[in-house]
Amino acid sequence: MPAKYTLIVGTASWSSWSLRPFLTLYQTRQDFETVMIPLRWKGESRKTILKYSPSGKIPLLKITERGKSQKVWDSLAICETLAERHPKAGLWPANAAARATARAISAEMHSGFPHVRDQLTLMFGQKLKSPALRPETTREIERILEIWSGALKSSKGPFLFGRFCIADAMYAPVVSRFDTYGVKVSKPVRAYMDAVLALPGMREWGEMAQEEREKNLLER
Ligand SMILES: N[C@@H](CCC(=O)N[C@@H](CS)C(=O)NCC(=O)O)C(=O)O
Repeated sequence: MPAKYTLIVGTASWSSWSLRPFLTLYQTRQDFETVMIPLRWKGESRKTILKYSPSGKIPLLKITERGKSQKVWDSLAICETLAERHPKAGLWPANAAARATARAISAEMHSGFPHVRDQLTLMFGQKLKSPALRPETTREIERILEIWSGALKSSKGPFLFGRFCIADAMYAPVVSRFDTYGVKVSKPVRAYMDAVLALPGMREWGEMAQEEREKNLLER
């Protein structure tokens, strides 16, 4: 019997960390259930998250198989676990040098870009006026564009390393942010952003975000 996957995520409109493993899991083509915990919700979010996650943070993947269940928390750990469990899904590039670069830029995203995260907050699927950017934010945007342009130049697209991989999942919320705030990008980068935005997993995430707006789950 295949393993049962349950992915615990936060509000789709805001939870950039949740979107990354969601896209990765989607790519494995395995069935999975998504449980959404509304963030910043009536002071109850932390208590609810702690029922699922020992770190008090989401995303978290629950894997149930052979009568046992295992919890994996943290976006990158979940993506790595899925890559290990589904080698045929090609979640990392096949070429060792490309794989090392994909891992490096994924880790750079996971541990960095605090100004982009702070100023260009995720508002999935929305178009908003950009705030006045701090020099640090501009520098981080330039670095991200350098990463994307370099990878696309070598791979020729449509994704950073040709086929979709975990590095694309790690940067997908940034694609959404740049689209929301109209960050100026080159033609190849725009084509990359459009390829990411057109992924079936991104569309499904967009539907979840739309539903949240309709149910007024974004009120604080
Ligand atoms: N390093 C973690 C970050 C996870 C994180 O910060 N999650 C946020 C939601 S996007 C969260 O759980 N916030 C709830 C809280 O801090 O109470 C990861 O990569 O998964």
